[in-house]
Amino acid sequence: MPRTLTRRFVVVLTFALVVLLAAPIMAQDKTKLRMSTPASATDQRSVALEEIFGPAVADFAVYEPHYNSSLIAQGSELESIASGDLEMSIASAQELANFFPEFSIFATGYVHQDAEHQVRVFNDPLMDPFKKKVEDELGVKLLSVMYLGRRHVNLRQSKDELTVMKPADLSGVSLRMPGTDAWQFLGKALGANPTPMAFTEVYTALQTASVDGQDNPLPTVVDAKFYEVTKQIILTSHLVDLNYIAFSKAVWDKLTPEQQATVQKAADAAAESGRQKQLQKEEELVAFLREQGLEIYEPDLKAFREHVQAQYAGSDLAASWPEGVLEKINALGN
Ligand code: KDO
Repeated sequence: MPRTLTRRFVVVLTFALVVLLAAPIMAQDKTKLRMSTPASATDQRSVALEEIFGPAVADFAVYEPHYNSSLIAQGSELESIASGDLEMSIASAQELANFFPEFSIFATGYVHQDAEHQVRVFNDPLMDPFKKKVEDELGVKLLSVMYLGRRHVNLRQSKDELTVMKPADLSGVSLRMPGTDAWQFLGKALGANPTPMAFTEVYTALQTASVDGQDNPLPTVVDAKFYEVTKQIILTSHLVDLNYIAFSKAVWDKLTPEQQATVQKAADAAAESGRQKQLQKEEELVAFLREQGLEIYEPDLKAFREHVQAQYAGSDLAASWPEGVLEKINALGN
């Protein structure tokens, strides 16, 4: 081999070795952002975070998502962030209400009107004391609001077996709801018998008839394949559901102001993208679900709204809502 070629070969080889050895060191220098969620990898919130948030922060952080509650059980994510075992989650208002009961206002049936209303509420000064409390007392920053969708009642029984037009028709129906008090209250307020259960167990519970039904937005019914084991969807729209992008305050405080701005921008961009995709899916999926043989119909919405609102009025949950906040939320509506 000629001398110059050998020298060039050695130089190239050395450079490649340096790059190979430096890559893991550089990755180690980056902040690890473990995100745990019960959602699947194909859920639009997961997709938006992976496609938009992860790459946007890649210069200084490694985004590491864990789906299907594979890292942390549903409902324990906030505690894990607080104790330093997790950096991010897609947290629900119901989970926050476990720590701060006043968050139940954002988990109350028929309060948020639509996706845009959620964004207006989240960005309004009315949210500042809520966000501050979570930051100060739990060490969690709520970066942005993600749209999950309109929750509807989804049952195993066919419409012939059970037609649901008003809350009384759900009497005796065991409806799986997530495990916190705020969720269980909503299930009862709908007129059903709420059964607490983790999201990852719902498909099997429906398949084996250990519950009569579950409630979730249409994109989730499709993503989790609940349509394979249910026969009808009653379009109750009882909760325009949201999740917050929750971020460790301890990690946030270690970032430079520029990095913090990048994280914030990335979270907002991911939330906006996920929201648009989820809205589009909600529109499209009625046809898909009907093709799968599900019966989909609207009940007496006025009866449901009035019944649900009457259950909250005067409840312990409502007693925890700071004065005037419900009025402010309503004023931000259409
Ligand atoms: C659910 O358990 O029904 C729920 O929809 C609750 C939400 O807050 C959210 O956690 C969601 O599950 C998961 O992300 C799975 O979609």
